[in-house]
Amino acid sequence: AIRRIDHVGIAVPDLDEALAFYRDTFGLVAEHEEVNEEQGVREAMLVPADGDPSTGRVQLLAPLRADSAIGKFLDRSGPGIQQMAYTVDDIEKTSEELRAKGLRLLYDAPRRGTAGSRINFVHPKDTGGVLVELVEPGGAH
Ligand code: MC0
Repeated sequence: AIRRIDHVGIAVPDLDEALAFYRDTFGLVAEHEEVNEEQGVREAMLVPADGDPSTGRVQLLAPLRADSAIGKFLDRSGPGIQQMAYTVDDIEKTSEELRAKGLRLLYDAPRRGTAGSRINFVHPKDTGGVLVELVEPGGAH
């Protein structure tokens, strides 16, 4: 089952520039930064500097390569919201439930996501145009 909004992912061309913009404009700061080679991204998870730490996060996603998911998204759509991510308790179970409803999951088995999480995605053509990410948090989240 889906428990809460985990994060909203935003594609950006330059992570350092975006981090400075979010900090100076909205007071959102990185609680975690990571390079994920498999996903082709450098990413940062942002939380309000003085806010509720249990809040849904903003994830900034910058491409490592032009042919990555984020590289292609930036080419096609420009910077902006790329994904909506939900926290789940059991990613295999939720994936199976969604497959049973006829939705296409992008991976047969979960892959490695931010901070030791396990992730999968639902194809945006099966969700009314939103790339949905399922996140089973790792210990560090
Ligand atoms: C593509 N489409 C989207 C979309 N990306 N619609 C909404 N949101 C998106 N993000 C649309 C296109 O406009 C096109 O529509 C149709 O989907 C098929 O496009 P495509 O040519 O197949 O597009 P591709 O090759 O860019 O692939 C899209 C796909 C890809 C979603 C399969 O981006 C993917 O595998 N994403 C999952 C991995 C990912 O996003 N990694 C980066 C975040 P029309 O109408 O023109 O046919 S990594 C991450 O998030 C990790 C670190 C974490 O959180 O822990």
